[in-house]
Amino acid sequence: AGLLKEMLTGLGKTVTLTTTRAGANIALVTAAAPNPEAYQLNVDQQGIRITAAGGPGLFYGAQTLVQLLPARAAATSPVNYVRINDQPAFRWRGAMLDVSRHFFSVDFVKRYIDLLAAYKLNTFHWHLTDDQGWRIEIKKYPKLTQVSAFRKETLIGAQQLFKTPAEFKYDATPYGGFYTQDQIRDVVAYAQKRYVTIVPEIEMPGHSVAILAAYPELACKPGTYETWTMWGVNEDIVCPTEPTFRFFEDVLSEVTALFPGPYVHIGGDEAPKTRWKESAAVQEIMKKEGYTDVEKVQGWFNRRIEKFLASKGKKLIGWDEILEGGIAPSATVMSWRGEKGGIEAAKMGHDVVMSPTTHLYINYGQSKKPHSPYEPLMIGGYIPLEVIYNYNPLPAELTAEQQQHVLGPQANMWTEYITTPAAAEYMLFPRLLAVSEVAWRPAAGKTYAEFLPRMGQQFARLDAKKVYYRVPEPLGLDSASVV
Ligand code: NAG
Repeated sequence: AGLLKEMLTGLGKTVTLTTTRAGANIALVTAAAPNPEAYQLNVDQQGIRITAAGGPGLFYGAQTLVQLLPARAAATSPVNYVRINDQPAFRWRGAMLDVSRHFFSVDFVKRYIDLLAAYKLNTFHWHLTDDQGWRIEIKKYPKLTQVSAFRKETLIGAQQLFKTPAEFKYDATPYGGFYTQDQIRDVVAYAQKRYVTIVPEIEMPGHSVAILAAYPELACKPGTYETWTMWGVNEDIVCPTEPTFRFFEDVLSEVTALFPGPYVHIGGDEAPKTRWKESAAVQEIMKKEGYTDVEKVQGWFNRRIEKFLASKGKKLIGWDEILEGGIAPSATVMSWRGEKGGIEAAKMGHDVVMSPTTHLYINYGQSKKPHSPYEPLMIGGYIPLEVIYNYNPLPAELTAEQQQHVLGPQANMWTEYITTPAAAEYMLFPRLLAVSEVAWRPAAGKTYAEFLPRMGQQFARLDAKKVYYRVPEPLGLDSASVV
């Protein structure tokens, strides 16, 4: 109720709100329902009534009510009589933000969560660690925030436009940042109030050179390491040895105490085995376990981490590489290299989240010419809004029973070239509006042409919130030779 009042006051509306009908112009009513996220919204001669099983449903009903009001309401704004019966198509409606490649303030992270919640997403995947910076305070390992959270400089320009590292130029400016545990708790509480579950990601065993910068003893080969200043896949990764397990178990003990959600994301993507192949310690593990393929060692590593997470009451989720080398028995797979991994995992009976680069990588270009003066620098290909809108997270080749394992879709925002809040909002909007419908509405019966006018109506709302967004090309020109 408090939050609805806040949202309506934000629109310029004074409301009387109670949780019973009597004397209220908006009533929030709870009544048993199978789906806690489902709601009914009734506007009739008796007033406005939102009915749901509890908090989440009432919250989504309130969001719909806000959508029925003008973007900037007058002192009295009429609401049309409606009767809405609504519920989401998917349980997992996610968006990821990478805060390692570029750091985003607590205020911006809250705004990101707010924007997701306004469009009925319920999962915020917080990519907290990577080669270019470790972003979460861990009390037992102070050097993670003293050393790993910072890099000495950053590559200038889009790396993929240069042929060799010899051509790279750097900005000679130290860069970094991290969240204290108090800040994390504050963000968690903020998200909880909006029924957004946070999935923290602690990358292992790849994308981990920032850890080695502070704790080189966790490498297979002793040496000096630096938090990375360029992008891509780094061969220097942690060694799967006892000190590394101790490190991650300690880190995960603190992480699981901070985040109340059921999942911890362990990354798992892009872990080259160059250093592992050269390591006597890894050879020994292989001999002991009877492995001939070094990839198996990552599966072995994950299964041990999975057991540890289970002891903390948490479920493991990882990028689809966790399928290689023997997947941990109850792991959930986040399919990013297309849908292949997700399909394979669902067939094996694992839960999956669909976030394929082909449709849901919102750091990819919005324009045909991503390196034009009209667009920020960006990684990867071109994903037009229409392609995002028409994405169906349920692959046709899965049986109805296997499709039950598809928890839902997730949009990912990697931030190599997304350096400011404005740039992040620009990449997010209007795409988040399309993602929201992919996640909330069943695929049948949706059309892009019918979406477009409704999308247009959101621009006034985004303006009211001072959100920076991209105005898409007029319909029909998108595929022509426009920049
Ligand atoms: C992938 C990497 C990621 C990178 C992104 C850029 C995953 C799971 N891994 O290569 O670190 O930022 O592409 O689009 O996406």
